[in-house]
Amino acid sequence: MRGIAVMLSKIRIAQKLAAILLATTAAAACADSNHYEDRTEYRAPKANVAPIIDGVADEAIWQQAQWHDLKQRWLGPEYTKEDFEGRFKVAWTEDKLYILTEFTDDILIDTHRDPLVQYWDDDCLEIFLDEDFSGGDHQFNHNAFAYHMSLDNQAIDIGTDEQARNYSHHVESRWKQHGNKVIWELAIDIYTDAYVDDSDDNQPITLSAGKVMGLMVAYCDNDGSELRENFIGSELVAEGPKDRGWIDAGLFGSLVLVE
Ligand SMILES: [Ca+2]
Ligand SMILES: [Ca+2]
Ligand SMILES: [Ca+2]
Ligand SMILES: [Ca+2]
Repeated sequence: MRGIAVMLSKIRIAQKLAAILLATTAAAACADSNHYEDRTEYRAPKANVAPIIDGVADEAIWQQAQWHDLKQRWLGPEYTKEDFEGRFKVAWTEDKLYILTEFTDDILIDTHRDPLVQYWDDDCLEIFLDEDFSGGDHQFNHNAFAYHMSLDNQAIDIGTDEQARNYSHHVESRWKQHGNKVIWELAIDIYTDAYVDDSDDNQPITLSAGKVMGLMVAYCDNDGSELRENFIGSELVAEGPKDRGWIDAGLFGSLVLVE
């Protein structure tokens, strides 16, 4: 009898261990419950020499970095390659994140001259950044930033006061036409969610290899309409409003900083 009791006890322990193991495996499978399925992993190589922000991609680091496509149609009808076609690369130094975007857009337009008015309805390059890859809501907080880059190189996002604000001091931006293509270079200071609007104490963080951030890139294409004609991004939005990247950081892909 005693032998059977010991055996039963051993079986119970084994069952418990199996249950713990299963729970651990399940947790690992959905370790990132703050992001949607099928996110892209972007990889950024480290630049030994910081790229010059001039709309010319002749730096060695841009040869090393890989292209990522802008081809997820979030808003608007089907479009041709002549209407819009775009892709981008990412690199980093300890001080900044660098983004190179190359695109074709048949008509470049900036109708709303005030950078804080309907900035998403002009041609506009959007850079979504979540410093700690936390995901979650970022509409009226700095859990993540959504820099709307206008054709005059200004960076606009919504502040904690729920108003559009100019964050151009976070982003150095220059673009240049090369044939039918635009080459657009950006150097971006990275701030945490502790960023306080109008404070003098905000310090951009120092970046290091192995860091994982949230990233998504998109382009608002307008060729003369009152509202933007297309909104095209780098991440799949499977359900719900497809243009909600400015609210939901769970849509962002992961960006891994590598040596
Ligand atoms: Ca350059
Ligand atoms: Ca176009
Ligand atoms: Ca965050
Ligand atoms: Ca356009």
